[in-house]
Amino acid sequence: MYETIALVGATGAVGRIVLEQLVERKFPYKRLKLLASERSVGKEVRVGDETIKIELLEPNAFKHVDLVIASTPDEVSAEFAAWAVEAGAVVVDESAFWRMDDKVPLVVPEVNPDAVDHHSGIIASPNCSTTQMVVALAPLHKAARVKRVVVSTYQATSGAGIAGNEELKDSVRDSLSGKVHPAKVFQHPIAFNLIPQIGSRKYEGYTSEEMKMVYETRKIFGDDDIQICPTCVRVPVMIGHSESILVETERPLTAAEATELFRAADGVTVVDDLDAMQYPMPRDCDGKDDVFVGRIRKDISGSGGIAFWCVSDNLRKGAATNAVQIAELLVRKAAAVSS
Ligand code: 11C
Repeated sequence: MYETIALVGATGAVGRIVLEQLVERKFPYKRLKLLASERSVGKEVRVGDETIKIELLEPNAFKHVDLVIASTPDEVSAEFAAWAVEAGAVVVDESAFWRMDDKVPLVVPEVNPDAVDHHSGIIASPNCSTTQMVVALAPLHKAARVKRVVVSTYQATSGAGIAGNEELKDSVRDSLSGKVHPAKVFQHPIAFNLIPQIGSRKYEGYTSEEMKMVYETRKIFGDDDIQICPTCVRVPVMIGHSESILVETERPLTAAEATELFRAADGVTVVDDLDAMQYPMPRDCDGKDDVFVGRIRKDISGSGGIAFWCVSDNLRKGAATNAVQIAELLVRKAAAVSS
């Protein structure tokens, strides 16, 4: 058990869910510290039966802290993680800053749990659009080796935090009264619109969000030969990223076989009955921790691959839940070593 744990970024969209998860999942700790920037210091936050005051995120804040869960912008993580590691804590970090660092494992507990054994103080949790895709692909990869993926995402506004959801609400309200709400968080008005840009230009016309899906997937599977063609799109949905995925495997799979592999996989729920109009949709996945797959069918264009639809709560499995599951994995592994 970790005696003292700290959450950095408690007031953000993901931080709030981490707190709920610590309580719901009965994560074992004696003391919880909440750390944030000057702006939030002194605010009181209810966590289960306790009320905890937010303290300042500064170099001495990690004294006697054993484990840190953090959901902050990249530049904040770049600075504070060293303070925490120096103080002897293990950091489970949600930001993108450390993910591709060779010394930092990038972990999805259902997919590569043993990667946590090789950390040097920091363990990274992937981008939400990567996490749900690798949870879904993992059983196919294990059975038949994934060679190539074509994925289009339909990403919720909460991927851009509380401000993203506020912008969607304001944009819809203004649109309905005939006005155009000026876009601040997103590149264009998001109401009744789709924006095929998440992040900035990164490589060969692909965006930073798209290249995260490529690099992070390869790192998690430990396979640099996997070819991925992503298109990431922001949609006017508050919670739940959706993905249309076409996957080609070295050993071709039938749709029935892929369905059985999905059904048997940890963290995956199959919802797939087109005649009964049953398939995963963001509204139904909001507040759930699993990755949902449906519309499982063979690629009729001749690749020999499988096409499917995948939805998950981006704030839960895409962020908070995965981070808390990594922390639980550390607790279980430490208990196994000491028994
Ligand atoms: C989005 N996926 O939907 C992004 C948010 O690397 O953790 C998360 C960015 C990241 O906008």
